[in-house]
Amino acid sequence: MFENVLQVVKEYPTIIIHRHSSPDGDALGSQIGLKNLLQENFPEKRIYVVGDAAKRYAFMEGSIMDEIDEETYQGALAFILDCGASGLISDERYKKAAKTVRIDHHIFCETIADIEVVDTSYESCCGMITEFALESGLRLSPASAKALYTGMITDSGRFRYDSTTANTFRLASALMEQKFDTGDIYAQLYADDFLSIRLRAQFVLKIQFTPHKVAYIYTTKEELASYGVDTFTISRGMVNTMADIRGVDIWVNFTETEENVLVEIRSNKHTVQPIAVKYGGGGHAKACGAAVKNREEAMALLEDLNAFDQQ
Ligand SMILES: [Mn+2]
Repeated sequence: MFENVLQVVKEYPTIIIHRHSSPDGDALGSQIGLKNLLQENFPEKRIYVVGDAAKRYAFMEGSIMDEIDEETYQGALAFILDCGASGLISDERYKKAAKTVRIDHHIFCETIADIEVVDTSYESCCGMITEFALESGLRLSPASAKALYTGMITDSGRFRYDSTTANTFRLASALMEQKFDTGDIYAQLYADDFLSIRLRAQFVLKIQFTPHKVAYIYTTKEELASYGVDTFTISRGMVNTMADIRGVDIWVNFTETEENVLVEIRSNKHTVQPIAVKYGGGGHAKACGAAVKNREEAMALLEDLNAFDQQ
């Protein structure tokens, strides 16, 4: 699967690793993991990571990006990781590289690089980098394994999502042969500010139910103003305070703004997206949203969800 990749890695003295912008754990994990992997096995090469800041994932060791000038790309090999579309790649100077390789697990929609390894059967790009290491007989290091494991758990929802397979565990097992502290990763990933925890508690107390057990929260614009946080922190950020309630398959968060009412709908079972579409919205099958005119329209949407859940 990775013969051509190993071949070009051996050929080029300079390797620059890109990934998607606004990086998540998998984008950074695969980027840092690959850098450490290559540095460990090819110490004579110059290897760089580039892109926008790690922000939420700045706790990951090695997440500070390298500053390089354009000349560095001359005669270099560029990797593009965890990127389904060219528009999402952070730092478009990858185009200046002599050779490009993409490794990705998103649905293929366009050719981006000279060498493409795209396989949607992997739960994460980190899983693919681990596969590359094993297949190529490259030596993993604790630093590389820790970064790759971080991406694997974030993209698989800690091995919970449907994308998790026997292969996922085979690769995770290979990473865990290295000595690193998983407790440290989890502590960093799940730690939250007390103010957010307090806000979530307030939202838990606001949960209501329709007769057919659709959970919902309605936040008026006066309440929204009183929380002193931005709209998305409430609208997207609070919808899953209603997740994992026994007997509840559909939940919806309504947030009034000056212009409209934002609606975020989630389900663990049903394809609720047609209801979002009916009200001018869209999204994924079980995670979608819309913006409706006012409270009346919001309540009509809620009634549709209530009727839907009976099926
Ligand atoms: Mn990913």
